[in-house]
Amino acid sequence: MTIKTIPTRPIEGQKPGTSGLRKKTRDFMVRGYLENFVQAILDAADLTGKTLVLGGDGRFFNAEAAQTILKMAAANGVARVIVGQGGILSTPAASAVIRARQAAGGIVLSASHNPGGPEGDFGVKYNTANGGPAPEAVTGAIYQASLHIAEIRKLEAPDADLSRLGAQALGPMTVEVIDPTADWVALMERLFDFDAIRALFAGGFTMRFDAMHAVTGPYAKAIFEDRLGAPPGTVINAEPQPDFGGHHPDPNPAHCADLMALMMGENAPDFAAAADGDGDRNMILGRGIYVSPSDSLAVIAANAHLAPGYSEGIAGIARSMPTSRAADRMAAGLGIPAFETPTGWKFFGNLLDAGMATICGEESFGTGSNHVREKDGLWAVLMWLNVLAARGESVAGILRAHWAKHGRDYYSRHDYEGIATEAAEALMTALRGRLTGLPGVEAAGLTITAADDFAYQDPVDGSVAELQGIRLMFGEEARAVLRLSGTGTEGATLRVYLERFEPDPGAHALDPQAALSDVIAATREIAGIERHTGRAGPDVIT
Ligand code: G16
Repeated sequence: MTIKTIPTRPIEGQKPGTSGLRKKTRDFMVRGYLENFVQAILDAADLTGKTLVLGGDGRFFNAEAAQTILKMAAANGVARVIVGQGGILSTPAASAVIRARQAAGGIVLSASHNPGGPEGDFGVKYNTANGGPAPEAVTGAIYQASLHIAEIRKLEAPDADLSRLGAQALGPMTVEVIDPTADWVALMERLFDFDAIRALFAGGFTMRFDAMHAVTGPYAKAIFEDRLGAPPGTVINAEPQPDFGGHHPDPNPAHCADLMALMMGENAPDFAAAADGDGDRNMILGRGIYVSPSDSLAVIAANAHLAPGYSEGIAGIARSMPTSRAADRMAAGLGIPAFETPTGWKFFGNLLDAGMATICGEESFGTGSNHVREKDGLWAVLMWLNVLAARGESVAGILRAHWAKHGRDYYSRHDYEGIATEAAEALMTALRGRLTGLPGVEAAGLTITAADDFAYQDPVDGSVAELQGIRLMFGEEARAVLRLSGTGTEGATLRVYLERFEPDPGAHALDPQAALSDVIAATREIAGIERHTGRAGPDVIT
């Protein structure tokens, strides 16, 4: 075995606290950059003699990065790497494989919903043995290791053949190439009533699933068309492409404009959905209606018992803080706990491991359960299909009945993208500095009744996360949250989350932007958004 040592270089952009590294693809392609981060993972995680899972969303540079990681794993004493055929695994499938095969951890190659290609983004995430994103203690150790790398160990060998299923040797290590869909599909068959969903399609139910030329295409075809009998063509944009066909693979109304137009038009199918680059995000649509991620979480929580995997009921519901409070009312109604965590799926890990929460969700189009430790886009779609099959109602019917019974949380997120980092930080710092003086402040006819900066203490391990977003309360009903995105790669993105609870939505079936107009205006004024950013309005509204 020949091990080549290549010079190390400092890792820019790997901050303690982030679950992985997400940067421009060009940065990753600079010799030594990817290697440095992978060496830091291998040094910090101690995978000697253990099994690692490897796969990615197929974006540009996925194949080369997979070969580099395999050779580095071989030179660093990893015993076996289980890798998806062609180097492919969706993020939830990677989580399923780590758990099903009791691997010590996994490396996922993805920049999630960010665009791909040579001018796009690339990313590397490390997941631990529970199948979830590495918690802060582990990412902190990886960061520390990155500061002290003595050498990069990489096997000099020909590439592994990732097109061939089965085991092969790479130096002293075994590479086992698996079908990327098999473990995950088997898991879905245990959780959902496939017979009922098959009968739904056989009865003429129509659906469109937009895979956005990203990783879910093969998974969606395997499930919807091959197993559930949906007609060919149900899955659109099904062929994964290294640059996602030049699109932004983020399933939201702004980036799925065609699907939205279809569903709001005369020829809309009964149901539509989309998933993102690596398959962990989802968007749900019915004929003539958009289901916000916060509402989707609440409806799923209220109906999960209709799916076989959840027939015993759910133990608790967790949502990220900026997600609307609709799910909290479901939890109260079911007599189970509700948890409010900082943004980031990793914060659900301990609650799921401890059996305290079963269903989790985020406003950022993420929904999932204790079946894996990542959010799972196609799981959410299957859950909706299971609920639709069991209730025999339309998406709009289910959502309207839900609002009529539990009230409606009008919700919207306004994103100000690519603003100067200093300007974004100045805005947040100025607002933080005024928090105690904000109650009583009036703007746009509303009065702030409480303001704080969200902090979270993990109920399982006691760890504390601070500065997780500024919350402005306008009475009990209306709320605005401001935080800076942690996933962008250019400048800063300011996210403003806006919501208002309406107990009797029947009387006021409004467009969310109209229902929230005073909350939007008050927040813009109080935070001085235009003054700080120079922007008269948001770039993306979802
Ligand atoms: C990641 C995390 C999500 C989180 C999102 C927040 O999503 O996995 O749990 O909600 O980031 O993004 P931001 O900081 O930009 O608001 P993903 O899909 O990019 O992995």
